[in-house]
Amino acid sequence: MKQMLESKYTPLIIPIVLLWLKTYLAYKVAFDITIENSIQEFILFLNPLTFLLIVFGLALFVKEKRRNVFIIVAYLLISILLYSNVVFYRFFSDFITLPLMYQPGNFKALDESFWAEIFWHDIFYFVDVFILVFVMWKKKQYFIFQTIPSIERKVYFLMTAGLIFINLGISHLQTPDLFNRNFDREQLVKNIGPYNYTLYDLYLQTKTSAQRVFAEDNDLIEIKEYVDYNYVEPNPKYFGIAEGRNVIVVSLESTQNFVINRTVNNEEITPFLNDLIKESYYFNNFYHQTGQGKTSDSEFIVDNSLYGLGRGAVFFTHPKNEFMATPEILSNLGYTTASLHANTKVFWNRDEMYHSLGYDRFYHLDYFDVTEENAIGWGLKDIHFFEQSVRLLKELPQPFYAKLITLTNHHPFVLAEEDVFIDANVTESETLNQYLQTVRYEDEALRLFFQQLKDEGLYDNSMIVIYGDHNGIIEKDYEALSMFLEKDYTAHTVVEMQQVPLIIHIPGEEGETISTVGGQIDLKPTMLHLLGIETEGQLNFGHDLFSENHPNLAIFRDGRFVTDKYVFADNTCFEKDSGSVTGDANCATYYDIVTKELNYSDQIIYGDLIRFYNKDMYIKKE
Ligand code: GP9
Ligand code: MN
Repeated sequence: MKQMLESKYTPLIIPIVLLWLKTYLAYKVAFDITIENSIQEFILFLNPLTFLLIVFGLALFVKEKRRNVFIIVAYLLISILLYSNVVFYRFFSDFITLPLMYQPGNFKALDESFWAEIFWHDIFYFVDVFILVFVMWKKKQYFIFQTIPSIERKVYFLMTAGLIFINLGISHLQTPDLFNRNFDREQLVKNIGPYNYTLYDLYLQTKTSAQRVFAEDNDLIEIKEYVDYNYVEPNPKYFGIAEGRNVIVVSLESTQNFVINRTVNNEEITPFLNDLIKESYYFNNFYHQTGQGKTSDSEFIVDNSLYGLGRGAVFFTHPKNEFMATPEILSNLGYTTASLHANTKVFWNRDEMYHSLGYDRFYHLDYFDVTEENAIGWGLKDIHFFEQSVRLLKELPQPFYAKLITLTNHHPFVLAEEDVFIDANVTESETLNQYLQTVRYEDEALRLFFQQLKDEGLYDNSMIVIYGDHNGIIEKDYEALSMFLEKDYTAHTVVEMQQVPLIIHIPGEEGETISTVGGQIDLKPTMLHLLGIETEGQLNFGHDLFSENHPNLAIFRDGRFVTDKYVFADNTCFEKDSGSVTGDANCATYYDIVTKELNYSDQIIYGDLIRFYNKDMYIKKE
């Protein structure tokens, strides 16, 4: 044993084994990765190793004086990468991608939320770094420098290459289209490990950056054919029922659908919305489809009927692209278009992106009066935000299309004492309890907002569209939420948690609850049709939710999907209503459509293909 420990490879073996075990441990405690069989478990165990062998293998080429420093620096950097992914995962149930580096300002603003997810015991992610330094310093015999002959180095790297092939080979057998579905990051990390994933991400970054240069109009034709073919006719019963009205779109921060019609301690969480849905079109099977771009993704999807990107936020990566967004369309038809949001204008790069989306005006932080009394957490409290927004809306030439983005119901869900309207100490999760209270506050803000719209004469001639931008409850509280909902904590339940409310309120119309399965991508054609505007021939991936031929399909950015009968998640097909596992064949029919649709939408964005769009491309259905 002693001899083995003092071999010339010990300086490599010690850091590799330590990091390997740490990574595997992190898989088990920090990431929620579903393992279906022992082969997958084996890949999971194996995959950090290949990367570590390569990186620490480089130490074989480093001179004696620098070798230990190289080992420590590499060790530390990899540990930081791992820990960053762990923290990121706590928020987003996702892994870091390079395009996120475009948005440093946004991360700074996450400050308060960020610290809430850092724990003292996280120090354990770095304890091994100290152990390594200690061993190097105190047990010098394990780190004696010996030159490794070049032939041995070759064997070392050949064996590493062999291991990579074995890893990829087994992965391919398990998940054949792994790289075609590179938006499914959990599958990727599960198969190639978090470190190799970062390398692969670097490759994707290079590839997608070049895509615009090589794009040509032909690239759009196939996609256009697909979209045209899938267009569905509007339902004549609803077409144009909101013609000529103002459109007020309210994006509700982190608002999930489970709060609707639910009580805590016998009190409604959303008393106002519960009443409102009785006289509105309320969609109770509607899902957010956002990815790493969060609120900005929801804005992007809603306005463009395109998917957000699988990596990063399109608001940051492609703000100069050509788009055919709802604000631009409406602006061309004589509407005034505006976005109102009490945050700095650069947040999510809105100021730049809004130009491309066709917003005539952007009322950002500078337009709002924010004081110590009327702000909390992320900024202006919703009640004050709505109140001040109504004043701005009053000044807009009509008809207008105005989007209002709320903020108070944002993680970590803090409220001033006077804004707590319900006692919600009902779950084990402090975050979830607070969430229920901030949602209750938001509901009150909406009630007052509607009152003010009425008082200012803006209500009767408007259509008000309210939707949740994305989930607010994150991975670490999924279990508590499942319990609160009295559901088993499964991949199916997690998908159902991604439901957000969609309420379309048209004063004078009776409304109804509609159970069509849809997502944010459907809002553009749905709204335009209500306004009496044709969308045939546009490049929309979504479908009018009122149409009798709506496909009843909601595709998530990571490849999960929901139909009226099934839910596909974690590579498993579930029955939608019962949540029980069902035969893969039931979901298989959608699998290709989902992959195709997400990849097509990516191609449009990466290639900036809408710049080639022209009306003659329209191909009418036979
Ligand atoms: C910030 C707000 C919140 O302006 O949109 O962003 P989020 O963190 O939810 O994406
Ligand atoms: Mn948001």
